[in-house]
Amino acid sequence: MAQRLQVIGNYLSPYVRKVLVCLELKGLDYAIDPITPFYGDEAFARLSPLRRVPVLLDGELVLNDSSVICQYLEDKYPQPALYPADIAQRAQARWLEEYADTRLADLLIWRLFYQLAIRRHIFREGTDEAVVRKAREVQIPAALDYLEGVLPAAGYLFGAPSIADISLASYFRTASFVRYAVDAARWPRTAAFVERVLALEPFRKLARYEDAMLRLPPPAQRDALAAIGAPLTAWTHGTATPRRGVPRG
Ligand SMILES: N[C@@H](CCC(=O)N[C@@H](CS)C(=O)NCC(=O)O)C(=O)O
Repeated sequence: MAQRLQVIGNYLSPYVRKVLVCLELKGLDYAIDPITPFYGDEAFARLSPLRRVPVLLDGELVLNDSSVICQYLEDKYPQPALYPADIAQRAQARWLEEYADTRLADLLIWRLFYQLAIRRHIFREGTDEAVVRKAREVQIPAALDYLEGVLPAAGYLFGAPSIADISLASYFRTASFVRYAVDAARWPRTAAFVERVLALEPFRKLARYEDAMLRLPPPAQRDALAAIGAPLTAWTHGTATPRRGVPRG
């Protein structure tokens, strides 16, 4: 019998959520070690050289990076397809996944969520208000102007839900944890699209776990998740104290 897939990564992470939604849509069985990457031990550092989540373990195989993992899942478990069949559409879907993982991540995660949640609650540092203000007033609006011209008025980008819809919506879900919501009066398509995608069953299922741990310090999250039946691994690479990640710049 095939070994159960294992994911290392926190439910609050947009990159982890991408992978979990793909697993859920494909109906795959998995267990999760829901650590915050800043609380990963030395074994985690060996599995994830950049000390980032998600990591997928499939038997002896270790995979890093959400896009690599989602593509692997698609190659190994092609049905239901999460990448469009048409080659041009598949390329467009990958572009939007990349746009989400880079630009939306930079704006919604590093300039909002990191500043307002991680710096405050993990590293006990102040928020750089200028970074947050510029993101909210200038940079995120520019990204939303772009998305408003790309997203469909109804349904999903390429017919059935695809990696593009999953990736884009996932960043807005994490941004909502620091009370960011798309202004529906200014960007109606984007606001409705995000709402529609987040209403898909896998996002709703995961939201229950996210909500249960959102306000808890990382070392307390695992027990809270166990109490509501999250599919946890028997082991964890979590530690009790945070340390900084591998520098990005
Ligand atoms: N390109 C990677 C990025 C993963 C990533 O940055 N994950 C964040 C969690 S949201 C992380 O692990 N951050 C820890 C750090 O930057 O040190 C992917 O797609 O998986």
